[in-house]
Amino acid sequence: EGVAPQEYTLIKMRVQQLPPALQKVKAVASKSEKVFLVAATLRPETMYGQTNCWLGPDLRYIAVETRTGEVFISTKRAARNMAYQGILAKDNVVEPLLEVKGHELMGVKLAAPLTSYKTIYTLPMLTVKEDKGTGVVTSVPSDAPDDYAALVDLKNKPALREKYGISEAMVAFDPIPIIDVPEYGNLSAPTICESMGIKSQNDRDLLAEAKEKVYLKSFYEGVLLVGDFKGKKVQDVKKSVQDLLLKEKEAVMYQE
Ligand code: A2H
Repeated sequence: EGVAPQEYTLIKMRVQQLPPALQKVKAVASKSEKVFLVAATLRPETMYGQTNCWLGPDLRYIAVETRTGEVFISTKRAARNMAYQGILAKDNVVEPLLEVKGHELMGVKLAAPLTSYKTIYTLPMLTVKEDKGTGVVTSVPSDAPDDYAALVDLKNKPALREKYGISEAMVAFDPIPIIDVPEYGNLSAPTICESMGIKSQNDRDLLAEAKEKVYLKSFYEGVLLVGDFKGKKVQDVKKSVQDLLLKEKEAVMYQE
């Protein structure tokens, strides 16, 4: 943990259909069109490639009301930070509308900004950290080795899907080519995972190495292949994509 605050873009992933665990409290059920899982990302320019949302099945999440009358779902720790950043209905206090475990929110349909998939699903990832961001992670398997490895696990392991009530259709999403990176091509995460022999999300050391290799190269040399900033370099448009999401009210800034 550094001393300087880390700034994240919180991507608002709208719940299209409330699962039972979110219907049981009226304050949430009555806002069924305005309930969002909020995912902390350092790479807003990759949102064109979202294929799913990761939750930790054993983590605890809460729902809170925002100052704009929406409902955000995150860890309690993140909600507390949001309360001090003017994001929630009341400043400096967290009033949970409900509490839920990640495994109660699996297979939920979401509408996420910029991605070409109209509906994507919440899926389990065992390595989601409680003490980073919101505990909600948006998945971009084209550009994030962790996301690619975890998605491949779910595609290849029926028992893992069954354990969390995930159907084959919920993981039948291909990585979307969104950024060209010299040497790694337009699907940099799958390419590096295959060349390093990464087999699953449990290959922690190899994944850390893969992430490091691809991350800087994508930032400094990557070129967007889709969207309003097609043909431009990642480092020149990261801020513009972030501004676009903020203007459309599809994201908020958050730090910790
Ligand atoms: B990034 P840093 Cl395409 N547990 O977003 C585990 N991982 C988490 C998390 C948590 N609680 N909260 C956020 N993250 C992930 C996109 C992305 C990300 C791409 C490529 C690299 C990348 C799509 N997933 O991150 O430790 C989120 O994944 C590599 C650094 O604060 C977030 O950005 O540096 C990143 O980790 C934040 O990690």
